[in-house]
Amino acid sequence: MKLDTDRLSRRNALLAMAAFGLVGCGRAAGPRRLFSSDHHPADYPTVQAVNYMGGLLAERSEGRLDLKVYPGGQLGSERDTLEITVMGGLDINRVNAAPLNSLAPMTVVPCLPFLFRDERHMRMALDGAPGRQVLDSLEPHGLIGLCYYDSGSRSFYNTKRAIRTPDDMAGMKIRVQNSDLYVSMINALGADATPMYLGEVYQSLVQGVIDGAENNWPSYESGRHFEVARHYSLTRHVMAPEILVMSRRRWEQLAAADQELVRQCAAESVGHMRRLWDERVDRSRAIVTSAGVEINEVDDIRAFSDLMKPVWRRFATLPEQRTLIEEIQSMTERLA
Ligand code: GTR
Repeated sequence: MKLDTDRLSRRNALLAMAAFGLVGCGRAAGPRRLFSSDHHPADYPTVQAVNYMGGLLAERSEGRLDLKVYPGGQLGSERDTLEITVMGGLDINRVNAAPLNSLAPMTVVPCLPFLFRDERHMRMALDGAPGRQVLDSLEPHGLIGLCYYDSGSRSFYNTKRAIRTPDDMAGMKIRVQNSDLYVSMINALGADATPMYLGEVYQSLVQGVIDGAENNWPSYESGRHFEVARHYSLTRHVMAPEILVMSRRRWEQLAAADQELVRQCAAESVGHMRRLWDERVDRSRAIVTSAGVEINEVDDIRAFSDLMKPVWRRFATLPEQRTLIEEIQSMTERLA
């Protein structure tokens, strides 16, 4: 499935451009404000990290550039705002890798279930050549990949029961992000996948439209999903990272030195984000635990990962995807 750049984009892009007064602003002299979107609330590590990057940018450009983040999904879903970004209606966007899957096939790789052994492996791969290759693969699709932010690992939560084996998921309606890979992963586990925007998950859990979803500790906590879905089962099935992208159209309007500055400030925000992220994971886990959620480890992870083989085969079809997967897998040798 491709982003439908003819249907939604023109309208969305024009709306966004009008809203930000960007139409026709071209290369006008004076301070240049970059606009950025994030689904998460203002205190979430991704939003804080982009704010931090904005601070660096303003300081180092001596006021020529600054950055404003619109948090809380004010500008729309990740999918819609991505379309706007590709069209040049928005400068910067912080999204998860999953909604990029239909646009740029290399982004499928870090989203593959059970690819990374643990967080160290994930960070090593994303900080190294494999991560760079995925970011660079966005350019022909209208986006400049600036950096990754952590998103930890995703696990299942639901309103019904603890999940210990795939059989426990039989027939459950599980919300997923907008990615065919995710749909296929859930269906392979015997559940029913329902793609849905994150902002609709809480209500859908309350109304029983879905039985569960999957996410990391901070999103499970910050969206208050734990209040309704009281079983959190630590499958840690996916470690799809967050990605900070810039619109290529907007990027091309920057002088080369400013492009370099944007890259540098984004790269420097990563360490800051990781500190915030690690703290936030601990805090979210504590909030959820003290709210009395039933949390369970899953002893037989193989029972889940074995079912992912056909999913990998279906979504990693390109030779360059396969080479990248091998490269990432071989990195475990360097982990103690
Ligand atoms: C979160 C991620 C968001 C969004 C969300 C989702 O972990 O930070 O960007 O992708 O998951 O499930 O929609």
